[in-house]
Amino acid sequence: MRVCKFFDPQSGARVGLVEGDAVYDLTALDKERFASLAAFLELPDRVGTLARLIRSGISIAPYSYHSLDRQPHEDSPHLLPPIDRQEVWAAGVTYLRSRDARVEESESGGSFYDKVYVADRPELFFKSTPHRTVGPNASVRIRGDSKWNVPEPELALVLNSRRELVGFTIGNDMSSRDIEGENPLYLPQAKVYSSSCALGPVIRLAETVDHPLEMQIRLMIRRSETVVFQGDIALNQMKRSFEDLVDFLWRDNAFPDGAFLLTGTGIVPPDDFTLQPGDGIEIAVEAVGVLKNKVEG
Ligand code: DO4
Ligand code: MG
Repeated sequence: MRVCKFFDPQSGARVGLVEGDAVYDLTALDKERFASLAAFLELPDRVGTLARLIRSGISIAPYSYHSLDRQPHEDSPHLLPPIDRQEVWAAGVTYLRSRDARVEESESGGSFYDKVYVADRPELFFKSTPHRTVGPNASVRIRGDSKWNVPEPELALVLNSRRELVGFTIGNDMSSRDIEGENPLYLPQAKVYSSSCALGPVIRLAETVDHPLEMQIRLMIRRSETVVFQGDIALNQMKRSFEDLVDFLWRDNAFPDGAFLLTGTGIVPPDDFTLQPGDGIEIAVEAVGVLKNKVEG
């Protein structure tokens, strides 16, 4: 079962139910329960509520998912990032591949990455706000003062204010490796800037995924028509459990509208690779879909 956010020029931002190629405007069906993504996340029985709606027959005409899955333009309906008022956080060094890449790029040797990989306390950092986050088919950015940039394809946990795992989506933790490698204190600048985070294309409700750790993440980067990098990783290669990451995120922290937690990358392009304007980034997780973005040119 999947939900999305989409934009309609007549009615604005909507919460949608995705059923195959049909997208039903939940906000039109019930302006209170589906007023916003935040309202949906807080519903007590989301899967049951949507299942009852589907069983009773939805009387409104659906949008076609394919027609929404297009470059955002204010004159036509399109998918939005599945976020409204939530903060986006991210975990780091949760895969061996990430630990090794961080140690190699670090000008100071990076022993703190070795330490955090095995420590009880994970690396968690503030990644994005809704206004810095882009959705499907929109452009992500690379910083003007950086020369070494990569996408970080990550499974994102979608959590409500009660700390319940509502669903999964795909996150791209765009990163400036030269800035991060120069000094660990520069991490917020390497990670947090306009359009440095992409989310989407939809949220897959967690109760409808039988074996989350069997999911795979795939990354493909195209330059013109050529695939210049591809890689994949299984979620079961992650060093930490979802529960462990969420437990630390919630310590002494409240998230009144819920939160997104990117769970770290296990796919790192070779050190001589950097993104260029115009590159196409595709991140796929079968249970969720494919998040496609272009690097702003
Ligand atoms: O410590 C730097 C951040 C690492 C990260 O974002 C990741 O492993 O995904
Ligand atoms: Mg990351």
